[in-house]
Amino acid sequence: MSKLITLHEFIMDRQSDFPFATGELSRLLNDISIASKIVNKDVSRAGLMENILGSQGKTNVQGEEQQKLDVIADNAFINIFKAGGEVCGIASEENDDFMPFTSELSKNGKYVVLFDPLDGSSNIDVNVSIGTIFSIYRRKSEIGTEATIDDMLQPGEKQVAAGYVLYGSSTMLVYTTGNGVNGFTLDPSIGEFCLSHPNMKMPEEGRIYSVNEGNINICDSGIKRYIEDFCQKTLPKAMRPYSGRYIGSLVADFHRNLIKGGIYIYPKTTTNPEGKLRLLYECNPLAFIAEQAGGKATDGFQPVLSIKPKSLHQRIGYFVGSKKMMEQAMSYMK
Ligand code: P6P
Repeated sequence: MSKLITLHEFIMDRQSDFPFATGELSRLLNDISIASKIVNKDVSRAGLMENILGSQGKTNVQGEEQQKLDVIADNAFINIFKAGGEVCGIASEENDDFMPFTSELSKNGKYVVLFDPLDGSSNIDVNVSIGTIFSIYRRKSEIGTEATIDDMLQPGEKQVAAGYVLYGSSTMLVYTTGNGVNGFTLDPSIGEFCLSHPNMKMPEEGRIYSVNEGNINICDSGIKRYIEDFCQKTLPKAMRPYSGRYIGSLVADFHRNLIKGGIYIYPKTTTNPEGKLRLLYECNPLAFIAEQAGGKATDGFQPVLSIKPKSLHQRIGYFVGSKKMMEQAMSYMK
């Protein structure tokens, strides 16, 4: 029976990967795991607590303004970042503008975090897995000052860490600091994330394509040809080597493809001409993980991690998955 390794122990052990590490990034990653446990508690009981489902407007038993679950998740992460002192500012899907922290403690923080606190939250009402996605950068602005928009608009290749939490049949935290990808499963009996998927590698080949086929006639025709020709969708099932699997929750689809191999595509469409997914806090962090695990991620034409961001909530077309499937799909996009 191998020794149980908690996320905290793993982070401390790996701190030596950073020659000048003084522990801030380790503490930040631990803070993220704590906020994830807080969110997990609410997500796992959402069905029982009608006051955290659906939209705002009602008040709960304490007379508090009802908040949507994703706003509750957003606040959980923001509060822990403010308390920790490692983060000088954040950007999140739930906030129109970026948020520089103003305390003296936070202004001395070395990092900024961009995150989607609860991606796919519309699925919570039907008990489908949802996720948190986070991306960590070293600040560009001077220590001791307030964070600036330039701290947030950095290309994905500058990330120092990225990861996601999947609130599913079990709750997992998967992250990279640029030295491979490792997955941790929450053991509710001890309240700890424990190493369950060391050194994760995305299979080079896969048999699964994840795309909303309702969009297939309103996106680049190359995608339709890729699905129908290469994935041989038109063949009888017995002969068809590929299967469509689309959960409609990015983190869940991505996580399955990371483990089993596959490709996820959310292209630009006539209804989403810039794409639907957000570059900074959805596409970049998952692209970092995919590439660290041997996969690839593009906007259909260029690596996601090299895109120079223009705005906080910028959307892009998104292709991410197994190396060979990505190369085949990209050949249809030329
Ligand atoms: P559609 C959820 O809203 C999300 O951002 C991703 O998690 C998911 O993959 C995608 O959008 C689903 O979008 O248009 O297929 O419903």
